[in-house]
Amino acid sequence: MIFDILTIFPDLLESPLNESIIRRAREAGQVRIEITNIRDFAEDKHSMTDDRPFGGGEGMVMKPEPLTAALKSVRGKNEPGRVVLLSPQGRPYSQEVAEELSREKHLILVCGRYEGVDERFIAAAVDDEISIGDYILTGGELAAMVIIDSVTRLLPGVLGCADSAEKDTFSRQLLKHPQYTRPREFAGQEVPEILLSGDHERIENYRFLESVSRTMDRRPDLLQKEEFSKAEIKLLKKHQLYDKVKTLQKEH
Ligand code: 9D3
Repeated sequence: MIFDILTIFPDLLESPLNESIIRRAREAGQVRIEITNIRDFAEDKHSMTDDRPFGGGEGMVMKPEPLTAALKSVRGKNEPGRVVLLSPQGRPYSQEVAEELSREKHLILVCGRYEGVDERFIAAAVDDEISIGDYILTGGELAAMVIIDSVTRLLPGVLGCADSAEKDTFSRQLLKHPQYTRPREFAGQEVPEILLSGDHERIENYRFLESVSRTMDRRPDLLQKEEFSKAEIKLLKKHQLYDKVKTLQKEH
Protein backbone atom coordinates (compact mmCIF):
# COMPACT_ATOMS: atom_id res chain seq x y z
CA MET A 1 0.00 0.00 0.00
CA ILE A 2 1.20 3.48 -0.84
CA PHE A 3 0.15 6.52 1.21
CA ASP A 4 0.84 10.00 -0.09
CA ILE A 5 0.15 12.82 2.33
CA LEU A 6 -0.32 16.40 1.13
CA THR A 7 0.18 18.96 3.91
CA ILE A 8 1.56 22.41 4.70
CA PHE A 9 3.04 21.04 7.97
CA PRO A 10 5.21 18.07 6.92
CA ASP A 11 7.22 18.16 10.17
CA LEU A 12 4.09 17.45 12.18
CA LEU A 13 3.91 13.99 10.58
CA GLU A 14 7.51 12.82 10.69
CA SER A 15 7.93 11.32 14.14
CA PRO A 16 4.70 9.31 14.51
CA LEU A 17 5.46 7.67 11.15
CA ASN A 18 8.92 6.67 12.30
CA GLU A 19 8.05 4.68 15.42
CA SER A 20 6.72 1.29 16.39
CA ILE A 21 4.51 -0.75 14.07
CA ILE A 22 4.32 1.86 11.29
CA ARG A 23 8.10 2.10 11.19
CA ARG A 24 8.42 -1.68 11.03
CA ALA A 25 5.85 -1.88 8.23
CA ARG A 26 7.74 0.79 6.28
CA GLU A 27 11.06 -0.97 6.77
CA ALA A 28 9.54 -4.29 5.68
CA GLY A 29 8.17 -2.60 2.53
CA GLN A 30 4.55 -3.38 3.46
CA VAL A 31 3.71 0.33 3.22
CA ARG A 32 5.29 3.26 1.44
CA ILE A 33 4.51 6.61 3.06
CA GLU A 34 5.51 9.81 1.32
CA ILE A 35 4.94 13.35 2.51
CA THR A 36 4.52 16.24 0.07
CA ASN A 37 4.71 19.86 1.16
CA ILE A 38 1.89 21.75 -0.59
CA ARG A 39 3.86 24.98 -0.14
CA ASP A 40 6.50 23.68 -2.59
CA PHE A 41 3.82 23.90 -5.29
CA ALA A 42 2.74 27.51 -4.62
CA GLU A 43 3.60 29.57 -7.69
CA ASP A 44 3.73 33.13 -6.32
CA LYS A 45 6.83 34.58 -4.69
CA HIS A 46 5.38 34.40 -1.16
CA SER A 47 4.43 30.71 -1.58
CA MET A 48 0.87 31.49 -0.55
CA THR A 49 -1.30 28.43 0.02
CA ASP A 50 -4.33 30.27 1.46
CA ASP A 51 -6.34 33.42 0.81
CA ARG A 52 -9.39 35.35 2.07
CA PRO A 53 -12.84 33.90 1.39
CA PHE A 54 -14.97 35.38 -1.42
CA GLY A 55 -18.13 36.75 0.18
CA GLY A 56 -16.25 37.69 3.34
CA GLY A 57 -16.12 36.02 6.71
CA GLU A 58 -13.64 34.73 9.24
CA GLY A 59 -10.46 32.83 8.46
CA MET A 60 -8.65 31.76 5.33
CA VAL A 61 -9.36 29.26 2.57
CA MET A 62 -6.80 26.94 0.94
CA LYS A 63 -6.15 27.97 -2.66
CA PRO A 64 -6.93 25.39 -5.36
CA GLU A 65 -3.81 25.79 -7.54
CA PRO A 66 -1.09 24.65 -5.09
CA LEU A 67 -3.27 21.67 -4.03
CA THR A 68 -3.86 20.74 -7.67
CA ALA A 69 -0.16 20.97 -8.56
CA ALA A 70 0.86 18.97 -5.46
CA LEU A 71 -1.70 16.30 -6.34
CA LYS A 72 -0.49 16.13 -9.94
CA SER A 73 3.07 15.53 -8.72
CA VAL A 74 2.09 12.48 -6.64
CA ARG A 75 -0.23 11.16 -9.37
CA GLY A 76 2.55 11.14 -11.93
CA LYS A 77 4.74 9.16 -9.57
CA ASN A 78 2.38 6.30 -8.64
CA GLU A 79 -0.79 4.76 -10.12
CA PRO A 80 -4.02 6.86 -9.94
CA GLY A 81 -4.91 6.45 -6.26
CA ARG A 82 -7.98 7.39 -4.25
CA VAL A 83 -7.94 11.02 -3.09
CA VAL A 84 -9.24 11.46 0.46
CA LEU A 85 -9.76 14.92 1.95
CA LEU A 86 -9.69 15.08 5.73
CA SER A 87 -12.29 17.62 6.80
CA PRO A 88 -14.97 18.23 9.43
CA GLN A 89 -17.55 17.97 6.61
CA GLY A 90 -16.52 14.38 5.78
CA ARG A 91 -18.34 11.11 6.38
CA PRO A 92 -17.62 9.66 9.82
CA TYR A 93 -14.58 7.38 10.11
CA SER A 94 -14.99 3.91 11.59
CA GLN A 95 -13.40 0.46 11.57
CA GLU A 96 -15.59 -0.36 8.57
CA VAL A 97 -14.17 2.59 6.62
CA ALA A 98 -10.64 1.56 7.66
CA GLU A 99 -11.28 -1.90 6.17
CA GLU A 100 -12.61 -0.34 2.98
CA LEU A 101 -9.53 1.88 2.63
CA SER A 102 -7.18 -1.03 3.37
CA ARG A 103 -8.30 -2.62 0.07
CA GLU A 104 -6.89 0.30 -1.98
CA LYS A 105 -3.43 0.23 -3.56
CA HIS A 106 -2.71 3.95 -3.30
CA LEU A 107 -4.32 6.48 -0.95
CA ILE A 108 -3.66 10.19 -1.30
CA LEU A 109 -4.55 11.97 1.94
CA VAL A 110 -5.08 15.72 1.65
CA CYS A 111 -4.81 17.59 4.96
CA GLY A 112 -6.93 20.71 5.18
CA ARG A 113 -5.94 23.69 7.34
CA TYR A 114 -7.54 27.07 8.05
CA GLU A 115 -11.30 27.34 7.62
CA GLY A 116 -11.34 24.94 4.67
CA VAL A 117 -10.49 24.16 1.06
CA ASP A 118 -11.71 25.91 -2.10
CA GLU A 119 -14.75 23.90 -3.24
CA ARG A 120 -13.53 23.71 -6.85
CA PHE A 121 -10.53 21.61 -5.82
CA ILE A 122 -12.88 19.28 -3.94
CA ALA A 123 -15.24 19.01 -6.92
CA ALA A 124 -12.44 18.37 -9.42
CA ALA A 125 -10.11 16.09 -7.50
CA VAL A 126 -11.49 14.62 -4.26
CA ASP A 127 -13.00 11.11 -4.28
CA ASP A 128 -13.85 10.85 -0.62
CA GLU A 129 -14.14 13.28 2.33
CA ILE A 130 -13.64 11.89 5.83
CA SER A 131 -13.99 13.27 9.40
CA ILE A 132 -12.57 11.37 12.36
CA GLY A 133 -15.20 12.59 14.83
CA ASP A 134 -17.27 15.42 16.22
CA TYR A 135 -14.59 17.59 17.80
CA ILE A 136 -12.53 20.45 16.42
CA LEU A 137 -8.93 19.87 15.33
CA THR A 138 -6.60 22.57 14.03
CA GLY A 139 -6.13 20.68 10.74
CA GLY A 140 -6.30 17.35 8.97
CA GLU A 141 -2.78 16.14 9.84
CA LEU A 142 -3.70 14.21 12.99
CA ALA A 143 -6.71 12.77 11.18
CA ALA A 144 -4.37 11.53 8.42
CA MET A 145 -2.24 9.86 11.13
CA VAL A 146 -5.32 8.14 12.54
CA ILE A 147 -6.14 6.77 9.10
CA ILE A 148 -2.61 5.60 8.35
CA ASP A 149 -2.32 3.93 11.75
CA SER A 150 -5.68 2.14 11.59
CA VAL A 151 -5.30 1.08 7.92
CA THR A 152 -1.67 -0.06 8.16
CA ARG A 153 -2.37 -2.50 10.97
CA LEU A 154 -4.98 -4.19 8.75
CA LEU A 155 -2.53 -4.89 5.92
CA PRO A 156 -1.43 -8.50 5.47
CA GLY A 157 1.68 -9.37 7.46
CA VAL A 158 1.90 -6.11 9.42
CA LEU A 159 0.76 -7.59 12.73
CA GLY A 160 2.01 -10.89 14.10
CA CYS A 161 -0.38 -13.86 14.07
CA ALA A 162 -1.30 -13.49 17.75
CA ASP A 163 -2.43 -9.93 17.18
CA SER A 164 -4.29 -10.46 13.94
CA ALA A 165 -6.89 -12.67 15.60
CA GLU A 166 -7.65 -9.49 17.54
CA LYS A 167 -9.49 -8.25 14.43
CA ASP A 168 -12.43 -9.87 16.20
CA THR A 169 -12.61 -7.33 19.05
CA PHE A 170 -14.72 -5.22 16.74
CA SER A 171 -16.79 -7.98 15.17
CA ARG A 172 -17.75 -8.81 18.74
CA GLN A 173 -19.06 -5.43 19.89
CA LEU A 174 -18.35 -5.83 23.61
CA LEU A 175 -15.74 -3.77 25.44
CA LYS A 176 -12.75 -5.57 26.90
CA HIS A 177 -12.90 -6.85 30.49
CA PRO A 178 -10.47 -5.32 33.03
CA GLN A 179 -6.93 -6.71 32.87
CA TYR A 180 -4.18 -7.20 35.45
CA THR A 181 -0.55 -8.18 35.53
CA ARG A 182 2.03 -8.45 38.34
CA PRO A 183 2.27 -7.51 41.15
CA ARG A 184 -0.70 -9.26 42.82
CA GLU A 185 -1.15 -6.28 45.12
CA PHE A 186 -0.64 -2.69 43.95
CA ALA A 187 -1.33 0.47 45.97
CA GLY A 188 -3.57 -1.50 48.31
CA GLN A 189 -5.57 -3.05 45.44
CA GLU A 190 -5.63 -6.83 44.96
CA VAL A 191 -6.05 -8.65 41.65
CA PRO A 192 -9.53 -10.29 41.67
CA GLU A 193 -9.20 -13.71 43.35
CA ILE A 194 -10.93 -15.55 40.53
CA LEU A 195 -8.10 -14.71 38.06
CA LEU A 196 -5.63 -16.54 40.30
CA SER A 197 -7.88 -19.60 40.70
CA GLY A 198 -6.73 -21.48 37.56
CA ASP A 199 -10.38 -22.37 36.89
CA HIS A 200 -10.60 -21.46 33.20
CA GLU A 201 -14.35 -21.79 32.85
CA ARG A 202 -15.04 -19.52 35.84
CA ILE A 203 -12.47 -17.03 34.50
CA GLU A 204 -14.12 -17.01 31.05
CA ASN A 205 -17.54 -16.44 32.61
CA TYR A 206 -16.24 -13.71 34.90
CA ARG A 207 -14.59 -11.89 31.98
CA PHE A 208 -17.69 -12.17 29.84
CA LEU A 209 -19.88 -10.68 32.59
CA GLU A 210 -17.37 -7.86 33.17
CA SER A 211 -17.37 -7.12 29.44
CA VAL A 212 -21.15 -6.95 29.30
CA SER A 213 -21.42 -4.73 32.44
CA ARG A 214 -18.83 -2.31 31.12
CA THR A 215 -20.49 -2.12 27.76
CA MET A 216 -23.85 -1.44 29.42
CA ASP A 217 -22.36 1.38 31.50
CA ARG A 218 -20.10 3.04 28.96
CA ARG A 219 -21.27 2.13 25.46
CA PRO A 220 -24.88 0.94 25.56
CA ASP A 221 -25.09 1.85 21.85
CA LEU A 222 -22.73 -1.08 21.07
CA LEU A 223 -25.12 -3.65 22.53
CA GLN A 224 -27.53 -3.03 19.67
CA LYS A 225 -25.80 -5.40 17.23
CA GLU A 226 -24.59 -7.90 19.83
CA GLU A 227 -25.95 -11.43 19.69
CA PHE A 228 -25.59 -13.79 22.64
CA SER A 229 -25.38 -17.59 22.62
CA LYS A 230 -27.75 -19.76 24.66
CA ALA A 231 -25.05 -20.33 27.30
CA GLU A 232 -24.33 -16.59 27.50
CA ILE A 233 -28.02 -15.77 27.95
CA LYS A 234 -28.23 -18.33 30.74
CA LEU A 235 -25.24 -16.73 32.45
CA LEU A 236 -26.63 -13.22 32.05
CA LYS A 237 -29.94 -14.33 33.54
CA LYS A 238 -28.20 -15.98 36.49
CA HIS A 239 -26.55 -12.64 37.28
CA GLN A 240 -29.70 -10.58 36.73
CA LEU A 241 -28.20 -8.81 33.71
CA TYR A 242 -30.35 -10.15 30.89
CA ASP A 243 -33.42 -7.91 31.34
CA LYS A 244 -31.18 -4.85 31.51
CA VAL A 245 -29.34 -5.88 28.33
CA LYS A 246 -32.65 -6.42 26.48
CA THR A 247 -33.94 -3.01 27.61
CA LEU A 248 -30.76 -1.24 26.47
CA GLN A 249 -30.87 -3.07 23.12
CA LYS A 250 -34.39 -1.70 22.55
CA GLU A 251 -33.41 1.86 23.57
CA HIS A 252 -30.47 2.20 21.16
C1 9D3 B 1 -16.84 26.68 12.03
C2 9D3 B 1 -15.51 27.19 12.30
N1 9D3 B 1 -14.37 26.27 12.26
C3 9D3 B 1 -14.06 25.89 13.63
C4 9D3 B 1 -13.17 26.86 14.31
C5 9D3 B 1 -14.61 25.07 11.44
C6 9D3 B 1 -13.40 24.24 11.30
C7 9D3 B 1 -12.50 24.45 10.28
C8 9D3 B 1 -11.37 23.66 10.15
C9 9D3 B 1 -13.12 23.23 12.22
C10 9D3 B 1 -11.96 22.43 12.09
C11 9D3 B 1 -11.07 22.66 11.07
C12 9D3 B 1 -9.86 21.83 10.93
N2 9D3 B 1 -10.18 20.40 11.05
C13 9D3 B 1 -9.88 19.51 10.13
O1 9D3 B 1 -9.26 19.83 9.15
C14 9D3 B 1 -10.30 18.13 10.30
C15 9D3 B 1 -11.10 17.49 11.31
C16 9D3 B 1 -11.70 17.99 12.50
O2 9D3 B 1 -11.62 19.17 12.90
N3 9D3 B 1 -12.42 17.10 13.26
C17 9D3 B 1 -12.56 15.80 12.94
N4 9D3 B 1 -12.01 15.29 11.84
C18 9D3 B 1 -11.29 16.14 11.04
S1 9D3 B 1 -10.55 15.69 9.62
C19 9D3 B 1 -9.96 17.20 9.33
